[in-house]
Amino acid sequence: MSETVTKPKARAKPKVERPKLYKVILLNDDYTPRDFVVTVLKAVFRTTAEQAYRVMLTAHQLGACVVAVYTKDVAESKAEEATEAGRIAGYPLTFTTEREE
Ligand code: TYC
Repeated sequence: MSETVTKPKARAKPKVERPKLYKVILLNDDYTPRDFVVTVLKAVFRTTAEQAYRVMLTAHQLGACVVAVYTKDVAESKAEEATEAGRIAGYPLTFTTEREE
């Protein structure tokens, strides 16, 4: 009776690519009330009141501030949701996304 000897296969090394990450950036404007910006940051990005205030103030003083970093889909949908919340309330509040280096 013949015996079949199976050589162990070379283990395939799975190549796991890291997903590209995107920053959500808050832009300053002259019209949106500070409290409204803080409310949107807390609601959409789940920040604490302190984090939201710090991000709002940084954007206010420097013109823009990175809010958070996500995968592309999440970054784009959160930026859109937050910008839309401003638009509905009649403010020019704007969030953009930018690919991380
Ligand atoms: N600059 C606005 C004001 O003085 C407040 C504000 C802060 C608006 C940050 C947008 O991203 C922003 N009322």
